[in-house]
Amino acid sequence: MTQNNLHGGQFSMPNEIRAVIFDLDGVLVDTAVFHFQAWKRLANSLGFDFTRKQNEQLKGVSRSRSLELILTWGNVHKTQEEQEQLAKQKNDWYLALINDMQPGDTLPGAVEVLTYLRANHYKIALGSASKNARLILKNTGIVHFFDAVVDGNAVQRSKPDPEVFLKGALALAVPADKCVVVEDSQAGIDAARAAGMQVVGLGSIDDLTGADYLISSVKELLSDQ
Ligand code: B16
Ligand code: MG
Repeated sequence: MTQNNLHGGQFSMPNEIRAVIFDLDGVLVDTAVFHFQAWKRLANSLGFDFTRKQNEQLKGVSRSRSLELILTWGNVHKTQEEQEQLAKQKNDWYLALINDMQPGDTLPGAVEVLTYLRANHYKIALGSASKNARLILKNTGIVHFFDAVVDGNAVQRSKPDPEVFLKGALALAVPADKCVVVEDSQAGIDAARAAGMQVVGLGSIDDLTGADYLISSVKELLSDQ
């Protein structure tokens, strides 16, 4: 593969791009299913339930904001202190699920794309809302691909604020207009645009707006997939 064949579907890597900033959940790994299980268990413990469709609204959204949304759906009111306890309980259940993740538990094409980018001297960063991102990268055996990891512990403001991606570009020492972000959530696409970066949206045109390119799987970043 050569530098210029990183394309496929509707995507072709623009020549000026020097760095790729990846979202984690929904792009490189499918942890959404574990988030859903843990949040559902929490909601059930409080006496209500929510749907998969509602769960879609939690994509790319921070843990505390996710809890606020879920409590609203259940019409349940909790003090700040109780909310912190509930968020911790959910995270404990979530951690028990991701602790079992291993090398290979990545989305199709993720390792091949990361391998290709490294071999072709692109800088690579992670830009994730998750405070558990490093553990997931380590468990799935892909942490060594990243020049920088910016996660939920490193930012003050959640997506759609551009902070996570601007910090990623800064850590890579690459200007924003030479970075492309790969994102599956609308909040993340909005954040990337607000950062002045190009953005590849992973998902359907019915759910995502504002991306420069749309693909349905990260493997479409490689032309021969
Ligand atoms: P944690 P991403 C996001 O990951 C998830 O999409 C979102 O559902 C989750 O609430 C958020 O991370 C925080 O995760 O509870 O592990 O800190 O898509 O930004 O990689
Ligand atoms: Mg995501």
